[in-house]
Amino acid sequence: QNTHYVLAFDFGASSGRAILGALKDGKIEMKEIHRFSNDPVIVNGTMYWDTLRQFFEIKQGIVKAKKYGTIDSMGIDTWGVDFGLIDEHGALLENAVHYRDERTRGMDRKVFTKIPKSELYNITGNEFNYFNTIFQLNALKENRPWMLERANKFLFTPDLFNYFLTGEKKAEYTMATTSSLLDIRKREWSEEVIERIGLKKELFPELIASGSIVGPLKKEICEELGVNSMKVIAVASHDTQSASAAVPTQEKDFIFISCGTWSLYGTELDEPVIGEKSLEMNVSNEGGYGGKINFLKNLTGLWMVQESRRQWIREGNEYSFGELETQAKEVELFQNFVDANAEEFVPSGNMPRRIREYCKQTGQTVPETPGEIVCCINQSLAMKYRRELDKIQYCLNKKYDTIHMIGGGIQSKLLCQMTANATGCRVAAGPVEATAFGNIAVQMIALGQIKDIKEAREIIERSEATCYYEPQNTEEWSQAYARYCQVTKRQEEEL
Ligand code: LRH
Repeated sequence: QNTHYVLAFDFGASSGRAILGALKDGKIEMKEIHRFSNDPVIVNGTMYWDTLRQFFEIKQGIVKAKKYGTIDSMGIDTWGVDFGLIDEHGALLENAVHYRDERTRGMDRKVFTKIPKSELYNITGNEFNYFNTIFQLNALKENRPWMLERANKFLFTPDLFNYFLTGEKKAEYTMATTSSLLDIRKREWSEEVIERIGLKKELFPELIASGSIVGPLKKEICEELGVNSMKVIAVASHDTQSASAAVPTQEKDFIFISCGTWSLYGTELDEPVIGEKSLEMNVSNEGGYGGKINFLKNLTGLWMVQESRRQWIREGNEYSFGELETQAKEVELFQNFVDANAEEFVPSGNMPRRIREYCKQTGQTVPETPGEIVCCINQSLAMKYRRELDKIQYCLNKKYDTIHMIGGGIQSKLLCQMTANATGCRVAAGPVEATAFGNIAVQMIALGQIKDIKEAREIIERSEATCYYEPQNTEEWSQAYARYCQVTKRQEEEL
């Protein structure tokens, strides 16, 4: 019997995947059919994404998918904030620039002279992160204005691929809300912000809701790849929002941490929460599936472990994540902490060295071995999760007793257990493949195979078992938390 599939593309900061999804016996079955590396390329001092290579990999995924059966639709999710510019003839002006590129350094201050921080927050509800689209666009405006003059349309990464695939230029809602260019209450582009930054509003395409059908796959692509046409669906194209669509709960009020390179930590609301507290705590209001708002914090996640591991490989020692975790478990706890969001940990490069320097400067025991480094990172992340939980609870005047942890990072049992210990909350971990589940489920809703997000979450809950972690040694962790706060005071003050 011919199975019907949907095809999800999930791009992460270092690799991408194509995954087929099908509904079977009330569960979503997934199969990874293509995996590829996604390497940024530095040229003349600018860090670019290899946009055309990424598109090539999408085509490869489509070709590989066709042998499995009928593909009804495809959908793409990626990291937030980044974009490409298209000229009036529809050509990409240059490769998309990576959000870690240095062009945004100091741009926040420049933007705040055009529109004060509190005013900007009041309109967009977005937290301030060095990489926000607004800072990237302002960098162009100040340093390479001709790029904006030549640009006819601005397209976020997934929208850019959707355009290449269909010819339609649209902006999907969840992704657009990572830009600091939207009026989040109205869920529309903010003409005010756009004008005050000095951008033309025609640059920004029509907004569409997550789950909209962008169009059929172009005829010429079908011919090139030898496939039948399929619907291209704008899923919740911000990966964080595909993941949050997959939190396996029926509760209306829940808190989650989506763990990957980043940790996205928040809760789903019907309307944005914008006020003095949330501005002071720098909490974001980002769009979620179904016009929802995710009240969340963008925190560094396993980036520091990933980047340390790359350094050890460069030095000739390749450890798997599992091996690193085993070594980290042997290390005595609480010897050292870092603030994972400190500026010095943003760039790629020698991470262990920077961690050692941080510990030296703050008068702590310096971690030497890979196990010590990974233990330091994990316990620091867990402490960070506690602090940020306090902030979210403070802004919302609520208390949570369970944290849903989702995404690849939950394969670290150590991190899940430490999170439970540090926060005193029960951790419900799963699914690992949250982003892919969310991407697939939103396509299935759009195709009418699943009724709504509630049913999608029930199906996802059945599709992968959840692991629970109960808090342990909370007294010890609370005492150590005071030390964590002391050590990371500088970054908190910089906020
Ligand atoms: C996580 C993420 C996050 C931010 C960052 C740039 O992958 O999408 O939400 O937007 O990437």
